Amino acid sequence: MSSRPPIKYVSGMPILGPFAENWENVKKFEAREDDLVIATYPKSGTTWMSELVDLIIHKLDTEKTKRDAIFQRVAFLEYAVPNMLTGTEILDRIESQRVIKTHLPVEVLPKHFWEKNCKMIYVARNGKDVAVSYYHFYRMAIVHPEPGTWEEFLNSFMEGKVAFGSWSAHVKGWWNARKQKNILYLFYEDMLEDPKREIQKVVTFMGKKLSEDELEKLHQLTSFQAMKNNPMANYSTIPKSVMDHSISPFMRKGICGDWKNQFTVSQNEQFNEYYRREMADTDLTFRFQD
Ligand code: PPS
Repeated sequence: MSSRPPIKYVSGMPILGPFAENWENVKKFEAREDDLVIATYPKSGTTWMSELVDLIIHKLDTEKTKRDAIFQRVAFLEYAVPNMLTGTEILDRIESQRVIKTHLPVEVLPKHFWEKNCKMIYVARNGKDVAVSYYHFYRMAIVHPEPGTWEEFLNSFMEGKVAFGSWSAHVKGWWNARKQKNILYLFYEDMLEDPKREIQKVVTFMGKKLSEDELEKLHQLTSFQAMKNNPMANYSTIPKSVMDHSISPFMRKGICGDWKNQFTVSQNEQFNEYYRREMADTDLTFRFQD
């Protein structure tokens, strides 16, 4: 792979260059009825939710959840990087019940998932913290194009010219779909505010039951610090040619409001204007600070 391949477009959506090569296999992917989909715009809490769901499925048995790295246990549907198995190849080998990660906008998700009425958990995060987290991720994950300066990246983000396209269209699209479909729509900020309350929603949605002690244990096992220290959850086992944690760690800060350390006053005003414009046609709202 030439490092830093340019973005390509598939189904009208900007996507990482190498991912475009496997797009035909994604489009014809065969879902199973008991597949559980974790859908997010990038950098919105995917890995956190993935670890949670895998722990719930395996009854909090950490020997089982340490069987492999998170990106193998919860395979990334559209993932395709040379010299590694693609997401669809990994998923074809996994026995049910599969948990599937995707960053696809709701209208681009392969139709088969809707035909099978699969359960889906969507996690949304405020756009300012997403932009900051995504900028640092672009820097460290070499499969992305060069992000340019923070100012340049933020402009591309607001123009929807980053991988997986527009943040606002993504969060609104899934928000609108949630009423008709089998979708649990959660917020990263709510998970930070009261993790056990939000974990309980996931447990109930999955049709499971946990005791108060188990809920507490799940909360401990999925805290930012616990996951940052867990090599099977923190992406440290992925080849350095894909992610270079010395540039910026995958488990970076895990907080709400880090944007205040990155945005200038003028960038904040521009984003607020963008947010007002983009969110004028929805009742979906976000919290930008604790
Ligand atoms: S990806 O690459 O799109 O799948 O990334 P994703 O997992 O969606 O998002 C990464 C951000 O989530 C933070 N994170 C957490 N925050 C709180 N608690 C836990 N357990 C947790 N696990 C991951 C991670 O640090 C990234 O956010 P930033 O703001 O960069 O720290």
